[in-house]
Amino acid sequence: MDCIFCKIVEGTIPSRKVYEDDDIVAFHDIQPQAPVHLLVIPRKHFASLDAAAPEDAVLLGKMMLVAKQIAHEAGLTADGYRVATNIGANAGQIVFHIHLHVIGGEKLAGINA
Ligand code: DGP
Repeated sequence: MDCIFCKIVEGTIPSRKVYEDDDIVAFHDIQPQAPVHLLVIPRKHFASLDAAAPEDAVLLGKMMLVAKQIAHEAGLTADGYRVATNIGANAGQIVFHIHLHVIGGEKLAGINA
């Protein structure tokens, strides 16, 4: 399968990893939109949240908690950061392997701004 994030999981494409375990990998976004911009992905390939199955519930929860952990390790606090996932081309998704964006380090525009 020609998936750039699967290649990052396999290590055939380099990335600046900040976290990995048996289920999840997290790394710096190559095109940061803010001073901190990290991505959290499962090793398991599925296209987006819309393709998630009930058996992915624990994995999705772990991704959220890893997002919090790496946010804190990057110096972000409950004062303000964003965890977001795009679903589909109309939402701006360009990599079709589910991922959470962890964005912060500056005042962020409101999601409806
Ligand atoms: P999205 O629009 O939600 O599909 O975001 C995909 C993000 O992935 C985007 O912010 C840029 C990032 N990205 C794309 N290709 C690579 C890559 O090869 N390496 C890394 N580190 N990030 C990538």
